[in-house]
Amino acid sequence: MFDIVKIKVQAGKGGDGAITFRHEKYVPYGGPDGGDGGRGGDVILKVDPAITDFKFFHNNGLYKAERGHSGQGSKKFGKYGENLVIGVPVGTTIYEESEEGRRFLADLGEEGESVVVAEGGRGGKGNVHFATSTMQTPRLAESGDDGEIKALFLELRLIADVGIIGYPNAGKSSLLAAASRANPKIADYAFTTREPELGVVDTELFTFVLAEIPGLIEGASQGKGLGYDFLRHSTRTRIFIHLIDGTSESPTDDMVKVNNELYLYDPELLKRPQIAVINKIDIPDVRNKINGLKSDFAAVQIPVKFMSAKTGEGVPELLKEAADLLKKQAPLPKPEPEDIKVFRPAPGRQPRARMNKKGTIFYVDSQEIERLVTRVDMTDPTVTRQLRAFLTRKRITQELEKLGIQGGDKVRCGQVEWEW
Ligand SMILES: Nc1nc2c(ncn2[C@@H]2O[C@H](COP(=O)(O)OP(=O)(O)OP(=O)(O)O)[C@@H](O)[C@H]2O)c(=O)[nH]1
Ligand SMILES: [Mg+2]
Repeated sequence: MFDIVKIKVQAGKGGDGAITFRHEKYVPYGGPDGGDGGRGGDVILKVDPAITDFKFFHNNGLYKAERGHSGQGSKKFGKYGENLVIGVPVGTTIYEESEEGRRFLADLGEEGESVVVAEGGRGGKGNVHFATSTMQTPRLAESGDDGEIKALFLELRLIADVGIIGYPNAGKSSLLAAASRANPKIADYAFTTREPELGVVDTELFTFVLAEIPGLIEGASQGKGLGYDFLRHSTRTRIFIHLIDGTSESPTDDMVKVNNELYLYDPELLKRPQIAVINKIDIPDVRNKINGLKSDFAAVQIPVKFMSAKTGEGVPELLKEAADLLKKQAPLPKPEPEDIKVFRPAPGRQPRARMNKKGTIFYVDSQEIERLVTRVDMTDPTVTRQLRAFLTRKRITQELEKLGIQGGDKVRCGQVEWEW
């Protein structure tokens, strides 16, 4: 089963602002009319009911949304970049991976749900925004911001209402086959079922999804056997049928061991209701032990039922009890996404620029200025002169002078360096 995958997503870069001028008769340069660049496309993950797992994904593949288009003359805005919408199966949990580790982003549990996982960059302002009474032919404009890039880890958790847990060979697949139209492999050795199996159960009350959660043995929560992977799926079931092999030497021990693994994986899991049921009572040895087993379980205060997946005895009663219990259960709470901190200054309220000097180089730390210097032609003296005027208006020049800047010194902002 393709139930985990890592991908990279890259939202579109914003389009650059245009540097254009109106064409007017007899005027070499009319007023500036360069429009703003369009926003880059977002990357969105959206539940698609036709998709059941991650087999269509390339592990470590890169998924990119479209860039915003550049602004144009006549104050025309650049077109927005198209969003990239990636279909994912229902039950997909999304994490962001970074050097600090894995952080929960969102949980897509229902059809139609979607989440923006990477935001497109803002488009740069065109030169119309830079005209002033003293600068009527501005050759300044902004570059678009880069789109967000994220490494994501996607995990699929089956959504079943009822999970069948129990030691290998207890008869989980046999019960699933007896209760639904599922057709899992059944055999008398451990770990026959290597992946969770699902079936739909019709009861008089309603229909529910039943899942076999295989591979739970001692140490499963530490990764032994197949267990750890599948414990994950158990987090999405609302109640458990705990199936116990009646032929086992110590049915109570088996149950304790499996529950212990649930607890070690996630203590919350043990708070979910369980129906304990002993299987294989068609075998005479087991049937003869019923009274003894009843008192063994009574001693540990666990009410226990009896059934045979082979003959079907006790199965309808078990399913009815599961349906009754489900009806009383509130739906599982949805985990809240952690605060997603995106640096996105409100328009017009940019953080103050910060200036400092390291060695012989003067640094300007300002997103606003960085957008300009990466966009314009810094080798053009007209441009650098206009930039200087802009910096003076923003009181950045004055700060740099306080730090001792003089003509010919090197100034750096972002990736761009120029001479003062
Ligand atoms: N006599 C009898 N045998 C059963 C019953 N239920 C299951 N079995 C047998 O027990 C063995 C294991 O059954 P499975 O349904 O494969 O058990 P499981 O719990 O799914 O096992 P794994 O997938 O390996 O963890 C098979 O040989 C079944 O035929 C039952 O009610 N009576
Ligand atoms: Mg099985």
